[in-house]
Amino acid sequence: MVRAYVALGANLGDAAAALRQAVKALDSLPLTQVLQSSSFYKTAPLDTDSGEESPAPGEDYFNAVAELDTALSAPSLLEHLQQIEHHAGRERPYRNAPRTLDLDLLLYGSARIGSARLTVPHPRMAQRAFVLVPLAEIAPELVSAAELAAVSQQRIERLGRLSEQG
Ligand code: PH2
Ligand code: MG
Ligand code: MG
Repeated sequence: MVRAYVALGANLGDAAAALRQAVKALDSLPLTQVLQSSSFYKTAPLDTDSGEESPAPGEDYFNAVAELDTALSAPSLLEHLQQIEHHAGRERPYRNAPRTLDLDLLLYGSARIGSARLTVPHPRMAQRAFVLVPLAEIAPELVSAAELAAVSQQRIERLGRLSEQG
């Protein structure tokens, strides 16, 4: 089994429901269990190119991170993540378009992967409070205080544990 971390994000439709549903779908994947999921967080839309808050912001995002144990290979896990996104109605009209569900593989054990389809660890995770803060909540050993300090100007509000979501 490999310990893997998946970032969840949504900012279109009922984003909280999409995240709740996605955690269930992750737990239902073959050879995979969700060990923990973070609180949900409401976060300012970040422009992934500049790393700044978007100048023409869309809706705020809901974000969370899930910790998995899986015996799926990384490429197979990625395929399953894309299938879950697809079932949630994900369309890709343009880069960084608002999305009903985005599932990004952050870490896959200690693997370093640089293929055409998949880069692990996720190359931009260290620039994103919406990844680091929920990751630090469930796996504090994986995120340093310096990394958290570097993204502390990004707007992020903790909403509560999954079980407390209405
Ligand atoms: N995802 C993006 C682009 N910007 N901003 C926030 N706050 N949360 C996200 O999940 C997010 C984003 C691309 O996947
Ligand atoms: Mg993403
Ligand atoms: Mg993605």
